[in-house]
Amino acid sequence: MKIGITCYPTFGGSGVVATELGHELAKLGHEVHFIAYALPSRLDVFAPRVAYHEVSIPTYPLFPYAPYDLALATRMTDVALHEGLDVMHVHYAIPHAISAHLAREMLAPHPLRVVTTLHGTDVTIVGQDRSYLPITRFGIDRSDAVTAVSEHLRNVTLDVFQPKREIDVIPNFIDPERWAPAAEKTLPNCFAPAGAKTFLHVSNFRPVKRVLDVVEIFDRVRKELPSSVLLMVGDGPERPAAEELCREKGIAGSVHFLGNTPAIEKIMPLADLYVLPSNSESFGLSALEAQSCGVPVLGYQAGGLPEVIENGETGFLRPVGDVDGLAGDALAILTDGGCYREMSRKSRERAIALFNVDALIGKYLAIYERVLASP
Ligand code: GMT
Repeated sequence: MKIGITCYPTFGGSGVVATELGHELAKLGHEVHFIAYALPSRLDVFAPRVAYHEVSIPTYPLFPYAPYDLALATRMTDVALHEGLDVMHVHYAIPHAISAHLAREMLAPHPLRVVTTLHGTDVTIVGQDRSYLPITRFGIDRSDAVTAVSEHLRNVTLDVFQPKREIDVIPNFIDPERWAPAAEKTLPNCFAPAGAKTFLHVSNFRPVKRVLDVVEIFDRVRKELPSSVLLMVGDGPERPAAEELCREKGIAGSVHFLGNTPAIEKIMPLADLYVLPSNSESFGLSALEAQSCGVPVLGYQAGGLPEVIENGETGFLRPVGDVDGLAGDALAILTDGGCYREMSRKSRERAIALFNVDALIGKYLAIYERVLASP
């Protein structure tokens, strides 16, 4: 099969899922063409059967905003025609589903099937803005198939858009060999003394991630376990406020802001606990990656997180804002070696059982085959 994939190329989860999916499809012998405005952060352009086509977005003095969606539709048309794409799979509805629909219209009668994967704020925030709601619904209705990354996201989509079509749920996935526990949790000495407990948070530091809660939880735990350290990976608008809060609390020396680093796979297994206190999360891919590394997760009962984290078994979920509760859970588990090992084991086992890449790639392939077989 020849598959086009469009995604946001930045560090966000939707781009990561799209890129990993493309790599896996290529390993299975399919030809995969990425179409984006920049090279997706995890894309390996040297991988066999993977190609990258950049969208160039010309500016013109008349355009206060360059029409990216049109440039993208044109690039999709061009690649579909010259590479013979069967399916165009877009990740994140806006504007990708609309551009793909336009490309298909431009290509007619040459066929191109469009599959849209909904990831989160394309439904829960951006898609609900009155400026985008009707066109998001249109993009969903005109796709040949639509998938959502969790039951929660599917239900919100049905509620908000009342689409005319079915929505399949295909959860995000991990490669358990890549996301694997460390033989020994030893951080470089510059971060922590041997035996210190390590907390980790990875995100784009947007308000939805509640990064100040990460600091609050850590501060409470650190009062009881003073050698603990917190690693904050990523960057975004809330980072200055989080840094300021650390200074105010006098814990800046124990909190390391590492910025956007591609080395997350190396850092994740070294953590003792992963903290993701988002107030809305359609899935929470990083929480899955943590559990696959045997790292239990602290989070809130929000969005799709309860589908990813089994409360009390692979981590702890509390009502949004309950930093005291999560700090108490962290202390309880970190001071009981037997319970910690059990939770760590279950985290990895459940990640492999429910979210293994091999099983879930098959579900995407089945959808491609279904849309290709449809009239
Ligand atoms: O929707 C977003 O906020 C952006 C998107 C992204 O590109 O990071 O994140 C969403 O997609 C991820 C991959 O499917 C999910 O793991 C995230 O939970 C989801 N983010 C939200 O729902 C806030």
